[in-house]
Amino acid sequence: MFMFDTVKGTASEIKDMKIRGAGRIARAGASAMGEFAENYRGGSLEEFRKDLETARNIMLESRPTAVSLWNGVQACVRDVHSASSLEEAKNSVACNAKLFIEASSEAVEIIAKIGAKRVRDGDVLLTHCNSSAAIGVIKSAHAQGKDIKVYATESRPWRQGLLTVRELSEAGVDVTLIIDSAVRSVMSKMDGVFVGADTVTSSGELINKIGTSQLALAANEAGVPFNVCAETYKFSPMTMFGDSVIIEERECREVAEAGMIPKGVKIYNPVFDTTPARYIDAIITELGIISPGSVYDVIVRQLGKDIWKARDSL
Ligand code: RI2
Repeated sequence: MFMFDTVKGTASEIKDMKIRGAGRIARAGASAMGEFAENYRGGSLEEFRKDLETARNIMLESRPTAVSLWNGVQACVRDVHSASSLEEAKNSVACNAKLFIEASSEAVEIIAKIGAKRVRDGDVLLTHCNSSAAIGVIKSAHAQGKDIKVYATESRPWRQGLLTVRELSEAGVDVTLIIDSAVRSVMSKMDGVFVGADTVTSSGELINKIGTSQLALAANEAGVPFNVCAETYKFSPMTMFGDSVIIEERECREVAEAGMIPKGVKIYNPVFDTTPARYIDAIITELGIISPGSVYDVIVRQLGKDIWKARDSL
């Protein structure tokens, strides 16, 4: 249906990874919801609420793991229930979308400034996949004149590490690409690990690109600080009430094309994994550096009085 075209277009770009990265998909989702509201030509407030719910579901079905998308879309629709006219409801979605996009971009910049202080002159750092929050920290430390070296994992199967090395090298950072299985062998050279987040649960577990938990394990073994760079819209309110994070499994052909492996061999392609809170030294957020044990408090504070609504909708 015509009215859902923008939302469907953005959802399919997110699904196909044309738009990727937990922060970016959240902003793209919010932007599509804002556009949907601005261009809405339906008749009544009731119809709008119904159509908005359809748009919201289309967007949320695009990728299941990163709660940033849920939080971004939720931020847009949160005031619709209290609107008293169609115009008011449409304006609230468009306005909330803009506010979310601004605040989330600003959060990445603040994290870069805070995180850079955790990097010392001469440090050798490891990063995984392609996280704008983690890259922001590294680039900010480099811009401060710190002489740093960075190792970046390839991050199979999508090889987002190639984006990371390009971006860091264009910024003038001394960067080395490694294959994912080289992580443990280089860990003894590292002074710190900086990764991003797709979701952080209320008990402080990190869900991030597959392989992140191996970095955390190896860092823990070698006594290397493991830092998570995460805007607070990566924190998952629903995990407080018992929901598990769905780990997205993507198509087999991302791992091996047809004909590359014998018939009958199966392929399993989970694209995220879970790092237990005990392996995480710090979560660098726009509100400051917190421990995994403080995530619950941040979520409660952010939900405010909506916490009862969230609990009562169980
Ligand atoms: P920023 C990415 O997921 C990676 O897992 C990355 O660590 C995370 O999003 C956060 O990225 P994917 O979209 O929000 O590549 O820090 O599957 O950019």
